[in-house]
Amino acid sequence: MSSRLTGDETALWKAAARVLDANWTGTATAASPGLYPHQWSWDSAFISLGLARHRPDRAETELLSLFRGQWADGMLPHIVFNTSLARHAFFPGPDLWRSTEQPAAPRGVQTSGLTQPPVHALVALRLHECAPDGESSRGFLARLYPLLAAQHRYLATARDLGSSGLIAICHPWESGLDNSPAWDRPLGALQLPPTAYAPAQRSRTLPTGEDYDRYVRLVALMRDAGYRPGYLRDSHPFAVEDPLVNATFLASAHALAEVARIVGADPAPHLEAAQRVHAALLDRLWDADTGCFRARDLRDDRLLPVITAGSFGPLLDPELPAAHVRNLVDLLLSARFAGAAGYPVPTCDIQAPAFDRGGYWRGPTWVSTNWLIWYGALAHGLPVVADLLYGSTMRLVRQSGFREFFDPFDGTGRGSHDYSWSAALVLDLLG
Ligand code: 9YW
Repeated sequence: MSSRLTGDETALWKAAARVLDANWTGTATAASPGLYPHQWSWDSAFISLGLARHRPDRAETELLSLFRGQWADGMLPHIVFNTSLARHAFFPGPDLWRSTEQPAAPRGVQTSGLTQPPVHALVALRLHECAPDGESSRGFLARLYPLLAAQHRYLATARDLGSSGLIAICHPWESGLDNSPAWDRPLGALQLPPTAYAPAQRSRTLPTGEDYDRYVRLVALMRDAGYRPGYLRDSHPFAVEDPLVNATFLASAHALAEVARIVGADPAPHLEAAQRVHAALLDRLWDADTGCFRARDLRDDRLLPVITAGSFGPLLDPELPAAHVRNLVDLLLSARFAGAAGYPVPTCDIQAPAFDRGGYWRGPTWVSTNWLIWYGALAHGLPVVADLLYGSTMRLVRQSGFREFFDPFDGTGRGSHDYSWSAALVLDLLG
């Protein structure tokens, strides 16, 4: 803990550390007690940033245990199941994914079959930068580097479904922003068979009903095709290029180049990958009419209409041109986002018909998206935006605790309590 923290910050720091201690399972951190008892991919990356401030030994174990679930083709799954828990501890559990039937899946581990935003290389480099012992941290990076490089190779090859330089998500869960209104149109176009899949045991805070049937239907399609890239490219009904996912990929490619330098490998392929994504983001996802980035549906080659917190993701691109940065900042500070919300950043444009202040990723504020935009703002030398996000995130957790998500107008906490990434990213923000 930093000695420059005030008394109030010290109390917050200790409370956040207690959450991470309580959710630690011995090799990884449950995303939240009860609700999400397994290890989720981008959660694990964010959590390791918090652990780095509190238990650096655990930070490395956390990331390495996540990569135990990596498939032979480099795919890093979005859930690594804790097999010591009952099979029905979470739906959808291993039975839906059937990873053990996939030749590329690792033995002795049960995983999902899709991905989440690839923030891992960015996080690995940040762990190294704040490590107390540079030598041992270099050893950790050397172990992680080939795994990260394989993850990036998989995404750049198997997931560039439009041969455009951008990676595509094949399921809303891959965006991390599961029920974002951005996915309403492609999801609505999906034909459902007459059988419904959604089980009664889904928590009330999670999307249920027909949306949920569509999520499960998409998984069943991917699984039955053996999660094959050829199927995803040619036939899978959901294929979207998302600005936040691509921005995390780009920022992680830059970080991976730096990791390569540190471990004595060649940074050039990673810098070239970052350049490709940079050019394609501007070319394919920038919407000059609204002055922001929007997701592109590859199945009809149109931009999706709703502007979300993900539209600000490309602030993570260190080379984003100044005019684009200015447009994004104007939108962020406008009445559609921070200007009207007491606790920015709402996950959906407040003026969009789909905005729902209590609706999970359809309006509430989340610590993870705030952290990513804060990080991007700092990198672009935007202290006003960075301070706004830092201050509002601290107010949220002071007022409501380490909740899963928050009402963007009055800061009321919603969803799970003691949510690991909310605690972890506050530890990282406190430094
Ligand atoms: C689900 C674990 C996950 C996050 C996702 C979030 C939620 C639930 O919780 O998903 O059913 O998979 O949307 O981003 O990783 O915290």
